[in-house]
Amino acid sequence: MAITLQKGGSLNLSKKEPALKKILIGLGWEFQQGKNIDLDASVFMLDKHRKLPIDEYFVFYNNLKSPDGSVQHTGDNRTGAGEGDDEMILANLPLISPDIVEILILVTIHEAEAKRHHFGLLQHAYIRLVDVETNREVLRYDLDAEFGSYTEVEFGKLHREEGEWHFTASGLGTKAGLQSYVDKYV
Ligand SMILES: [Ca+2]
Ligand SMILES: [Ca+2]
Repeated sequence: MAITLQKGGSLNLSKKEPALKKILIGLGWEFQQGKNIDLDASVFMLDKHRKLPIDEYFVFYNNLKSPDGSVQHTGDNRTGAGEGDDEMILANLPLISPDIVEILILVTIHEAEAKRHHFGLLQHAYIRLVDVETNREVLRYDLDAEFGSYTEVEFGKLHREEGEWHFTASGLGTKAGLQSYVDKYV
């Protein structure tokens, strides 16, 4: 059964997708001649106080694996050159530490402010959530079309309630910079 979520929509993954164990967050964009826009996918894994239990629960291009081994970033891509997902984050839900109750998924543009970059300069830029075992796409946003004037997009969050995982599609564009998220959650 296919699921699609509107912005702000929420889904009980444990109920609707009981077989879902491994998810892939895929970020894709196209190389822009002369601009060289660098998109970054990151996740913040938060405890019940909505903080990182330790800094290494911020998984991004300089910290590719969460301390519990549940979340893995496949590595930084600086240009977006090539087809398909240019950056990927894999999450294995059963391995997530019991201390973690929320996983916030974010896309940012590297040095956006200094270089005056924003999603509107891109073409065919997207972020998607995929069920790894069935290769089925659960959710996708087109970043250039829907978030043109912004420099970050909060894609969505996984949150644990009474032992069940829910996913909320935030679809929230901001211009505050990655550091503002780090400041908020450290
Ligand atoms: Ca990157
Ligand atoms: Ca690409």
